[in-house]
Amino acid sequence: MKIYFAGSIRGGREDAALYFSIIDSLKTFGEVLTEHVGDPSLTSAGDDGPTDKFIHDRDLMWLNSSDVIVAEVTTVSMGVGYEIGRAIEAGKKVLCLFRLDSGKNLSAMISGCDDLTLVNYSNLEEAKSAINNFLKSQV
Ligand code: 6IA
Repeated sequence: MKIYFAGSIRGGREDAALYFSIIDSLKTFGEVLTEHVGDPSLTSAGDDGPTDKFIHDRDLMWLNSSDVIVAEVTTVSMGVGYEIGRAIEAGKKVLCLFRLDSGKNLSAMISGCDDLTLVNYSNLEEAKSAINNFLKSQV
């Protein structure tokens, strides 16, 4: 199974350690195409490719080749929202994970969307359990 993980980069890296742990757990189900999103050395000012066009085109190619998308949506990110929209339009299965205790308000464009699965969670164990349930239902 090819898994596309989406998490904030320029939107802010405060959840980077959480992304790393989620990716670690996703790797037990298949190939994670976007491991770099959990890289603690990647900052919101850092770089991961020659140009933004390269990053966009490469990521969309990975998105379109993936079987499922798992997005951590607590830290607001324009890129993650864009990826979710493109994934839904491409007919992909999308799981969105939102941390309830974050004090943040999730966009209605995610919480009001019937074409994705949204799970509110409080800790990593709950996130792992949501991932397990979602990915098991895809096979
Ligand atoms: O708007 P954001 O940067 O927060 O968007 C984050 C999302 O877009 C992630 O889920 C990634 O899949 C994708 N993305 C955005 N930037 C990159 C990137 N390097 N490398 C790979 N995927 C990316 C950009 C580094 C940048 C800080 C110069």
